[in-house]
Amino acid sequence: MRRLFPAAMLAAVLALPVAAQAQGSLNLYCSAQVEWCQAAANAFQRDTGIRVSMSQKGSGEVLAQIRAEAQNPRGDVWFGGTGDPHLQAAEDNLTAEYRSAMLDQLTDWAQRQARDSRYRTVGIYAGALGFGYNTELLARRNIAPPTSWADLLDARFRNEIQMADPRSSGTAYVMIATIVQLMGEDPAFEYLRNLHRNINAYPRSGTAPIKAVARGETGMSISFVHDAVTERLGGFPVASAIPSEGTGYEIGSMSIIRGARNERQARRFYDWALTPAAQALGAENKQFQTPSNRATPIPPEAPPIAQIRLIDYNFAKYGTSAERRRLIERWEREVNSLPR
Ligand code: S7P
Repeated sequence: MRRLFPAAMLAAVLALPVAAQAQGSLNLYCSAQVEWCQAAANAFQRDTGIRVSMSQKGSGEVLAQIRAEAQNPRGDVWFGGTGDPHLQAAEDNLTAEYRSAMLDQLTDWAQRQARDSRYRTVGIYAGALGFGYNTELLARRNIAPPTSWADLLDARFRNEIQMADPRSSGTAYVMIATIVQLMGEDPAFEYLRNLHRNINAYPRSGTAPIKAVARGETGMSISFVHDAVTERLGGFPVASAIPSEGTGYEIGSMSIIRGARNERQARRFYDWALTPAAQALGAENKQFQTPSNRATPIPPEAPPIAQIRLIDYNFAKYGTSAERRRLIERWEREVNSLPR
């Protein structure tokens, strides 16, 4: 037995790379939270034998990366992240058309995202934008929690708010596009200039502000409300609120990169990621967006987007490259350059 065991092990070790080679490999760019990205990579590899190499970055950063790599694509699939940059990638011919056989199983909003992009992206989840706040820290400082966008300009939030930097973060871009749609562009920029006084930092990543709230480094953040749920379930004193004026939302998306070296594997991942079993990995890893396959159970912890006062977010307009570039340049010029 002692002599046979190493031989059997050797055979298994030799067999593994051959099986993996036969199935090929996949380079996954992931803009969801790293726990979910890693779980998806592991599960897909286990289910298919396709070897997955995964790297996680924010939505704006992946968009910049696939743009820079357009002549020599290194990624195959871009999974997760806010929908606007996926639409911009589609418009700029950075992603490939693919009509998955799974499309019929998806919600209307997920299918609309596919149609708007001429089938170069698809919705995988949805989530509403709102506020996260540290209940203990606000109580200690005697600050009433925020309930509206208007509240955020109040002197009680001086130096208490974090939102991400829209140049790198899809979450922050959704916030700017939301304010523009709620108020009209010039009043929105007046609002963003006033808000700037109460902002203590614009971190690179969209989820950094809610993590700072959880750690008690800042009183409140502008974040997707499902990310506040994740922190609360992690044991932190975090609560969330939806602005009473209404709010924007994301259609988290997935795209195949144009010129992908592993296109067959990319399509296989795309179809797999739209199944209820794959989508359930989100909630299993404490990510509480609303999934796009109608048969995927909506986690009870997920903020109920059907009951949230959502604006009629114009994805076709705010998902264009020109609009994103213009609004972000205006934010850099008129808001970020101001002293605080
Ligand atoms: O996974 C949580 C989440 O909020 O993160 C994604 C988003 O890409 C955050 O990254 P950036 O803002 O840095 O781009 C969202 O799509 C997702 O819901």
